[in-house]
Amino acid sequence: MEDAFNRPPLRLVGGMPIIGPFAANWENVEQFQFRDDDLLIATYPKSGTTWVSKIVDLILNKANLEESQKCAIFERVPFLECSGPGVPSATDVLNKQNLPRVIKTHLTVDVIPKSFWDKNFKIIYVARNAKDVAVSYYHFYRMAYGHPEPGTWDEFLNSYMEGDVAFGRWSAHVKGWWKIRQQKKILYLFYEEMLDDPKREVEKVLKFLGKEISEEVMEKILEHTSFNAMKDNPMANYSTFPFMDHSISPFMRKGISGDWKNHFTVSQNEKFDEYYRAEMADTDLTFSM
Ligand code: A3P
Ligand code: EST
Repeated sequence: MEDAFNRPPLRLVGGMPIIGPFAANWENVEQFQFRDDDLLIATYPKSGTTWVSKIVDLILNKANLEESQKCAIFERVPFLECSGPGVPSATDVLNKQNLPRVIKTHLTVDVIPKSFWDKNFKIIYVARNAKDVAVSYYHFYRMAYGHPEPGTWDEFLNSYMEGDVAFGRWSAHVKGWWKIRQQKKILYLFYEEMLDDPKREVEKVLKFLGKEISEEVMEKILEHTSFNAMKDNPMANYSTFPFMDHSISPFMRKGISGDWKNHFTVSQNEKFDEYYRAEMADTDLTFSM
């Protein structure tokens, strides 16, 4: 395996830790030119990025499955800051793309490329509760070798609380995007609400994008973006992606809310709750756990 993807250390870019090999392309990310007809999907990792990407892709293609299944979701929705040996730099791909682009990013508002602030395109942000993200991220670290070794669950949870994980602190991420939601065209969604009533949330996306679809197309979208359908779909489940070992933990792991209860000990939970109160004291953003 390429050394670059065999547990390389994180690198700091503009104060934010990033997956080691991604740092080599950072200059191109900083200089990236957004366009007014872009659509940006921004998330902290493990918050439902792939799910909402698939929903958006199907909406834009009127649930034309043949079109949507032509290539994997990570090709249809390039991951802005992703690059490294054996992985095409998303900035190269995006710079060459003429059609309206749907772009994925895990960047915080503090390090988003400058051109972001000059353009007026739409952004869908998806947030998920901090505890389930921690669990999902731990299993993702275990299976994706581009991250440093996660250590034990307890060690990982401490790193996560300190923001010593790729893309930094969860709280800074969700609060940063929440803060600018009225200044930019942002639809701020929650993973838990998507689970609770997927149809209602797809309708929000439709309204935000100014699209209308028939009931039949809606049914198709809901069916193809259900957890089970995406888990079995090689174009959605990352099984075709290099440098991930799905036998350690599949990318489509559980797709539920509240799995943290199976991981946090009582004392980890107490410590986390205290930390969480302090981190979230300066925001009106709330989550259901
Ligand atoms: P779990 O690890 O808790 O199962 P991202 O795409 O941002 O990396 O997020 C991945 C998480 O979203 C994983 O969570 C994955 O199972 C979940 N997920 C992906 N598609 C989903 C869907 N259609 N319904 C519910 N959860 C989904
Ligand atoms: C990290 C977060 C995410 O939402 C998607 C991806 C896809 C690209 C992945 C990276 C990631 C995790 C680390 C890698 C990288 C490609 C090579 C590297 O090893 C798996």
